[in-house]
Amino acid sequence: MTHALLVIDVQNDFCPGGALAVAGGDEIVPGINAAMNDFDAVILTQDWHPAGHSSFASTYDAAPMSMTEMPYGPQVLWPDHCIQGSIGAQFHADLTTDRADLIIRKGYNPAIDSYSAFFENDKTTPTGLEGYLRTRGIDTLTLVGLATDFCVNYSAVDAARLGFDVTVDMKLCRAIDFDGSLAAAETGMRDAGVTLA
Ligand code: VGL
Ligand code: ZN
Repeated sequence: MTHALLVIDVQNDFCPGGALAVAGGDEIVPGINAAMNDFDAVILTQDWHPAGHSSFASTYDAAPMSMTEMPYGPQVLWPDHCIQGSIGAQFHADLTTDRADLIIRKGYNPAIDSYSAFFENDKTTPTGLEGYLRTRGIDTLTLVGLATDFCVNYSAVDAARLGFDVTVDMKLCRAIDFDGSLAAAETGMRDAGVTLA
């Protein structure tokens, strides 16, 4: 077994004071730093959108957190967040980034959002993470980070479908919990064979 820690989107915009703040998002940072010592590999993801991204409400003068239909299905319209090169897109200042073997960016395609670290929201365009993990012989993943019900959830479900052994360490995650999204995510992850620890 080769076991990687996958740290999802621990960025300023998802922490208190950020553009898409997740309640308590910063509380998990010390625990994530400590956990890094227990794994064969540490991989960080970074939400990384161009200005005017198709997932931003401001792109359509729509209300943040309203829904739209994209060619690939329903999409939440978010406040502008994690814009490439911005302070909001930087990792939380206390997150240990030196231990990371790989930092994988996602959401850079202007036309498609990417919650998952593995596939864009069209569920077909790969980020390359699967190939990286397989070529390193990594077969087991523990996921932590932000947000439980969006990027952690989508990443965990995709990883399980790809055949990885997947655990989400829930105490090192925090949720947006928008319109029942946390309960739905927990059910979806369990149904996909993800262990919620
Ligand atoms: C995320 C909404 C939009 C996340 C990213 O990291 O969970 N959520 N972009
Ligand atoms: Zn995003």
